[in-house]
Amino acid sequence: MDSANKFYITTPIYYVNAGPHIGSTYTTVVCDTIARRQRMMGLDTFFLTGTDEHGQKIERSAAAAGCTPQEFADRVAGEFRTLWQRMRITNDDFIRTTEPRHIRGVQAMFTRLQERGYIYKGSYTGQYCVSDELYVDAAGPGAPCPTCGRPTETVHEENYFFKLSAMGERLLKHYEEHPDFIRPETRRNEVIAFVRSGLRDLSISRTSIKWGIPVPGDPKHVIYVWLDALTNYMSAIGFGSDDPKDQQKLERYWPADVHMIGKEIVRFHCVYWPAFLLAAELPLPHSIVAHGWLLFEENKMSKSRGNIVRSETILDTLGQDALRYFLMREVVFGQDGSFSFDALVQRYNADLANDLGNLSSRTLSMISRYFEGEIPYSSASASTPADKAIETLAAETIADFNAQFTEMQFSRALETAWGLVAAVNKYIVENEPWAVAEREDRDSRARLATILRTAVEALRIVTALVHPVIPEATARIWSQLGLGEIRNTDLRKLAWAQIPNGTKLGKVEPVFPRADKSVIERMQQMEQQRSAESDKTQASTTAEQSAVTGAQAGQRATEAVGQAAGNQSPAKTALSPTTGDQGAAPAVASDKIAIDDFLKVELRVGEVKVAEKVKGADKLLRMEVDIGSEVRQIVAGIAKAYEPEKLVGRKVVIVANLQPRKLRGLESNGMIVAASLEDGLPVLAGFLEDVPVGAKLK
Ligand code: ME8
Repeated sequence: MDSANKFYITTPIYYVNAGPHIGSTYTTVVCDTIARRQRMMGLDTFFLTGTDEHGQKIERSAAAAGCTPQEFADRVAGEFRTLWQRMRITNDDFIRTTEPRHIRGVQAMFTRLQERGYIYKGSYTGQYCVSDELYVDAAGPGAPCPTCGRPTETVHEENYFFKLSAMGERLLKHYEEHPDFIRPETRRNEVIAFVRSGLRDLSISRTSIKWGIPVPGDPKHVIYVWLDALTNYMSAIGFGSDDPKDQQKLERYWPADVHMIGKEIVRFHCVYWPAFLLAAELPLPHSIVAHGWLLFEENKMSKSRGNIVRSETILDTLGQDALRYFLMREVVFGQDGSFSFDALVQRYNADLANDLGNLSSRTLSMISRYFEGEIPYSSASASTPADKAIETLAAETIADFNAQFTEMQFSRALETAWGLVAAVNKYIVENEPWAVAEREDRDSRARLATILRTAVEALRIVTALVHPVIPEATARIWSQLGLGEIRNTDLRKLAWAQIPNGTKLGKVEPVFPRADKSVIERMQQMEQQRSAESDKTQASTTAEQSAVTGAQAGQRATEAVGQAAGNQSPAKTALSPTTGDQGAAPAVASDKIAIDDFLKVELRVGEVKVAEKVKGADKLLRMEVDIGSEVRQIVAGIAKAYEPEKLVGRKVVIVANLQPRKLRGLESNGMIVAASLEDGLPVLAGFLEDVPVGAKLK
């Protein structure tokens, strides 16, 4: 096969700090749909997904779950794999970043960059957001991350740097020469503006964490989690291996045709990844396509926000096609789209159960009834302009659907296909085959055959077109049509009048049973139950961890993306609310702050008036705390350490001037100070003497 005939598509590799949800399912379903279609277009397709298992985020989640990072990663990677298998996702491989083949690939990449003079040793000081695994430029010590709002951490250490600053011109040239490299256009423009504003060197190793891939020849350093993660796209197909079979595979499939990602990781894929590849003298992927976010309750659905819906809930009720169809039809690709159970059920009933389901069952059951299950022929003498109109529309539908799908306008492509479904349903109603069947003359029989043949041809075309989107139901319709395995259909040849003569229908059954309203409640209940179970078994989310307060944030961040020595920002560290306990995890010993910096933090004595568990969140307590001037609602991750009843009346220390933020949908207005112990539960700060409520600490 020549190389033009191959197609290599990837999803991001998902972090294993928590299990899958319909946000990660979204990207996987989009890629699976594209991969299925490309196979039906005759392309030798390779579809890769996997899990991202290194870094501090995972280390912390594992610690919170009371197991080793490897055990934790094994469990959560297993959840992803199981879900994709259950959904019959057609990935050709599943890469885990803890696999030897990947480790080898990442070390080979590091060595290549080093050999070409793009890596040097330097030192770094700055703020770091652990959740985003990103150096945060604008934030001051302890300040919230501008992207996600979580407290940042001060990092200072010696590490290896990649000369990203030297890559700006080459990147810009590449963007210029390859207009399709970054899609859509808005993302491309953002990236170009970012690169034009100047690039600084990138810290690509850490010494303070262990859970990563060692730097070749200097194992006290581990490799930056994003250099590690991005290399998966190549390590999975043989990069770094000496085995000739792997090399052949790499040659066959690299460069990737599409890296599909969510819009929040554009910079890593469109700036860092091509910069690494250019420096390593390796070919760049053809395109990086960034889609929008799936929102739930108006926020990005995310593991750390905790506002997730699990795919399993939908698979258990409406089935995978309902979920896939909803994601591909309801979300305008590239933009954010909202998920709701109501909208899901509405789409399912309207488009699948009613439109396509009806077209299929009424057409096939009439063929069964009137022609004993053998698809009839149409005859020119019995034709009317109405039949011809359907034939013409079907041809237009194929052309438009193909064009829209190629442009990744999935929602419009489905709208186009459903235009044909609606037209045929209308055609059936207007041509009343059931009434024609009552008349027993020869002309009527020929007319009846022509109507049903027209309907069934159109049904076949729609079924083939939308097979990559709703594979299960379409495979069933296809076999009811008596056409065998739908996967073997060559979409390039799809056209009118291709049903072989004498085709006999298979067993005719409804494919989309109608869902009644009670399914919504059932899904909501299942979701609540699953949340409660996973809170029991899984590690707390990063948001919850940071709500614990205390010294965790004094620990160093996982991976730093920052300035090298000689080009440093002044060392900025403050006793921020989250770096309070230097004892548990010494932060930057040499970093001192001025008293003015300390005074920016308003610490007050408060008294807990109300304390209760947060439903569905194992670690969180909601409290109402009197701080003298007012009563504040504060949500903190101390539920494992304190019974809510025992907290009422207790005097605590509150950071009173922290920006409010939401945890599990509840606004937390301030932070409660606690010692955070590496291996134990948090311990609240308090006083031996009596102190008045509202007193300021300084
Ligand atoms: O970023 N809507 O992993 P991750 C749409 N490990 N897509 C969503 C989504 C939502 N609400 N939530 C997640 C990482 N996604 C890194 C990637 S790649 C070399 C390393 C999808 O677990 C979307 O594709 O945070 C997003 O980019 C990805 O999951 C992030 O997954």
